[in-house]
Parts: sequence; structure tokens; C-alpha cells
Amino acid sequence: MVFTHSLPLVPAPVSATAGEGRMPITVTTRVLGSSPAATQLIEAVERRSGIRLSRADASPADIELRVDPAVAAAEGYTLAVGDRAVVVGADEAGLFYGVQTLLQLLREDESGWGVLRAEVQDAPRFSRRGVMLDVARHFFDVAEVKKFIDSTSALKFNHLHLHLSDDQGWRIHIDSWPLLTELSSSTSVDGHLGGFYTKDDYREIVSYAAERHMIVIPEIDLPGHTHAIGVAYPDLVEAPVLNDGLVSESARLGQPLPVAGEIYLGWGVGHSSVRIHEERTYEFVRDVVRELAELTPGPYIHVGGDESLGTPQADFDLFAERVTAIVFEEGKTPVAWHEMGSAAEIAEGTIGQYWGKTTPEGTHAEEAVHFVERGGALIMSAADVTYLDMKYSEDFPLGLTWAAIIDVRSAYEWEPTAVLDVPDAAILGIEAPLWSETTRTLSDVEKLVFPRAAAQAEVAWSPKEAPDRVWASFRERLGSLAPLWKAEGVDFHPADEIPWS
Ligand code: TNX
Repeated sequence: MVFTHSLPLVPAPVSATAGEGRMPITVTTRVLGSSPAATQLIEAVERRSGIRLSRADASPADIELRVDPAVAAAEGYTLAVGDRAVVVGADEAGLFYGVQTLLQLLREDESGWGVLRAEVQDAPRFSRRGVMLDVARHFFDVAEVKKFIDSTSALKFNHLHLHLSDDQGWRIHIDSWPLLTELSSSTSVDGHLGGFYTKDDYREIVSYAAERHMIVIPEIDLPGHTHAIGVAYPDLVEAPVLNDGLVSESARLGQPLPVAGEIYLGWGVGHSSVRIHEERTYEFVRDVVRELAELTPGPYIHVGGDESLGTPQADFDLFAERVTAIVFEEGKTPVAWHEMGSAAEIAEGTIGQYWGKTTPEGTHAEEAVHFVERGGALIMSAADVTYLDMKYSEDFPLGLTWAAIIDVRSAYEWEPTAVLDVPDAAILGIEAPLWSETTRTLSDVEKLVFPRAAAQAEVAWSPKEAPDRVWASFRERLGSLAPLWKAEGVDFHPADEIPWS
């Protein structure tokens, strides 16, 4: 492994060697390649520098992009920048990631724009590198989600989990249950404006994500986090459970308590449940899963399962078994928050998403491990490191604190295979969730997500033994992303741990 610190790349590649000087980029620089990545490169260079590269129709061109499965493992690539630049992807995704690396090497100095000379060999450590956006607590429209996809796919994230329903709103149109969006989508936390995706909106998000090699995972959160379902269809849910914690926390925050049949504007959890012993509940679940499966080319449907404190344990387990079986019957692989691992017979092959802490508490670890015992695997979203909605510091204006205060360094310094007692192969990778209780705008979201998502991108992508996979190197390399983020209009938080350039 060769790595020189002079290459400002995040996530750190498997191997990289800096060359001497830069390859100039001007309007006469020509790009050869028929992949979508060629157009994406031309557009990104123009956004960044104002220079519109032209196309070449034969080799040798100044910048050549091609695919050759022999160069690296899936999603990998090689990049060589000398007098010319050649990017070879192992597949289209690899080529896209090679282009993202090239864009990180693009910079301006007194002599104009250029790309730092380098040789890079790269491929991801984990095949699952995810981010989650909660569009239920606050709604983000198609254009905002596209911008989120741009900024996260540039860090080589390849899964986008959309949290499409919660107590405060239902965000995706379902033809067979039309009142969900008609009656339960108009507001969000604190009574702010809500919204929902039509099926065409959702398709647009899915195809935009696919062009950037991100798989969309839609989540319908069940059997708790379902107050909004009851606003549309009261007979599907139980009466709100007003436990002491909810009552006192709501009073402290000055938030209303949930009222059956009315949109809930607070952010307390654990008060709602669908009816577990009514067959109509499962007709509803099957219809929603079927319509989502039809719209979703990716293999997964997420069925939630977190914090269902309003559902008795035996009922919860029964529901977990039925809902995961329904997802398989509708042709998809279920994903669930780790609590569903309490169900002895959760459908075999269900994927669990662990959101406990890096030192597991209570029953979290055993619930997570049960997914593996049932032939499934795990996504690691340890809340005290990956949660993008936690504050950076006590006085940070956005975010919550229940899992931890997470500065950039603590977001970075953790090891996904060291949290649970399962074989390394059972860890598919990681996901960093952005819950949106406190984020009203995309700019708010970006301040929490960036730069910490870059830390998770490196944890997920870079080999753990790479010499540069250490904080001292990461903070320098991260600092060098500032010009790129500024040019792309990413409203990152300029954390003072980082030497921003
Ligand atoms: C817990 S972690 C939740 C969400 C909240 C989040 C806020 C998990 C699976 N559920 O309902 O939005 O905390 O940080």
C-alpha cells in the first residue's frame, strides 16, 4: 500500500501515489467515453470551473473514460493522471467513482485549472454504503432529494434510504389507499408545511439515484410510528398511548400530545401502533408493499420496527414475522430496524439495521444478532457515531443529543465489525441516518450531514489497514473538500476541528 498525504482524496483510496504537478484543464481539453459518466464529468467540471470540456471521438484523448472488469473488484477503478488522464472503471459504478476522484483532484491556482497528477487504484471495502433521509418529520421535495443524492454519491455512497412515513406524515402516494396522502401529508413537525411524492416524483428520484449508482430503499415504518396512518384510516390503528415519558418530554418541549385522528405535530415516539390482530391491517400492509415494490427496482423494502413502545411485545413479534414474510412474498428483501430481531421467526434472510450504540445496551445486540442467526445480515448505523442528526457540540443550533454529541473525530473513529459478535461477513456495511425533527430546510440538513457523512464514507469505503485511515490524515484531506463543496453549493458546517482550505 502506497499513500502520500499530498493527495486530497476522501474517502481514502486503496492505493494512491502523487505525481509531479498538474495536468492543465482548458476549453481545448477533450473527453473520450460513451458512458454516462463522461457527461457527468463534463457537467461537473463546468459547474466547478466554468470550463466546458469538449468531446473527442477517437483515442488518444486528453481524458479517457472506459470500463474494463479486469482492473478492479466491483465498483472499483483505476485512475492515471499524467499528461493525459485515463479512468478505467471495473463497471459503470466504478467509472462513476473514478470520475468523483478525478473531480477531487481538480483545482485552480495562479496558472488556471488543472488536475493533480496521480496514480490511483481503488475499490470499496463494503458493498453497502448508505445514507438515510427522513422526509416524514420534515418533507424535502424532489429537487432537494436530487441535491442530496448529488452530494452523497460524490462521496461514493451507493444506497439512499428514504424514511417515507412516520407519526407526523405520510409521504408517498398509494393508489389503493388514497387518503394517506390526501389527509396525512400536509404538515410536518411543529406544524410546518408537509408534502408528498406522487408516483412519478418517486420514479424520478429512483432514476436520478440510479444514474448516480445509488439504490433507493423505501421505508414504511411499522407497526409503531404510525399515527399518520390513523389520520387517514382510523380503523387501522390503536388509540394513542400517552406514556409518562412522552407526556413529560412534550411538556418540556412545549409540544402537543398526539390526538387520535389529528395530525401529530410533536416529535415524541412510542405512542402509536397499527392493530395487530385485524386482517385489514395486513391487507393494507400488502397493498402498500406491493405498490412500493412495483415502483422500486432495488431489491429492498424497509418495514421499520423501531421504538414500537405502543405495541405489546408478543404482538410486535407476531407483526414482525408477518410483515417480513409479506415483503418476501411481494418479491423483495425486507430490511428492519434491529428491534424486529426479537421475533423468533422473523422471515429468513431479513436484513437488520442496528442503531444501538458502539457499546450495545439492553437487548439491542441480541436482537441484531438474531437476523444473522436467521440467515440475514446487518447494516451498521451505530447511533453514537453515524447519526447525522446528533449535535456536533452542546451549543450547535440544530440536532438532538440523545445518542451522543458527535464531533467529526468521533464520527470517524469507529469500526463497524467491532460492535457486535458476528462474523465480519455478516456486516454488509453501514448507513448514516439523518432524522429531520430539527431540520426545516435542506440547508439545515446539509449542515448536519456535511462534513460528518464524509467520515462515514471513509469508514465504509477505505480499507481499515490503509495508513491514511487515521484521523490526522483524514482531517487534512477533508479540509481540502471545502472548495468543491462551496462550488456545488453544499452548506457544510465548517467544524473547527478541520483545517479548511
Ligand atoms: C430514534 S433510531 C428514531 C427516530 C428518531 C431518532 C432521532 C430510530 C430507528 N428511530 O424515530 O427520529 O431517534 O434521533
